[in-house]
Amino acid sequence: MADALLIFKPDSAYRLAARAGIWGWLASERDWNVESLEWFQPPASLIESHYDFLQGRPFFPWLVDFMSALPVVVGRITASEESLKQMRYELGETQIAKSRPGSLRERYGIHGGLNCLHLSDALETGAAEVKRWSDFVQLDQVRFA
Ligand code: DAT
Ligand code: MG
Repeated sequence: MADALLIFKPDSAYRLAARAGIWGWLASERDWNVESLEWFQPPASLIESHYDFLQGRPFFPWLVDFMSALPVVVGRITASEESLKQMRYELGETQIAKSRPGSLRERYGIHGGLNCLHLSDALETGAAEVKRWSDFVQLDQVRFA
């Protein structure tokens, strides 16, 4: 089992039906464990480094504003490589218009990149993201539900 980072983005942190639906999925802990969850408002600099591979894209300034304007729910899960892959499949594709019917993003996302949930896409990125975010927020306790 290895670490991965999960974030309820503002469009699911504050829309209660979306938050409850995603929490129901996450709390099943089918093939993963929820190790921490906490409300936290990330500074813009943290979001800029979290999404550094998207610097220069036209939506980047919007993305940084969207993710840093309000407290969000951030947490750490542990999962195997296989179960993280399965979780990403259940999450669905990045853009809502392309997200697979029945996926979390298709059900709970809104439009474009307003896609309800961040989840690390692989064990290596998961380790790097957890390390980066741990400098800002404790990722060791569920303080959410
Ligand atoms: P994912 O969140 O599926 O891992 P990503 O890591 O490539 O996708 O991008 C991070 C976020 O950036 C994504 O959740 C929403 C935003 N984004 C990426 N590509 C986008 C696009 N083409 N249009 C709008 N938002 C986008
Ligand atoms: Mg990603």
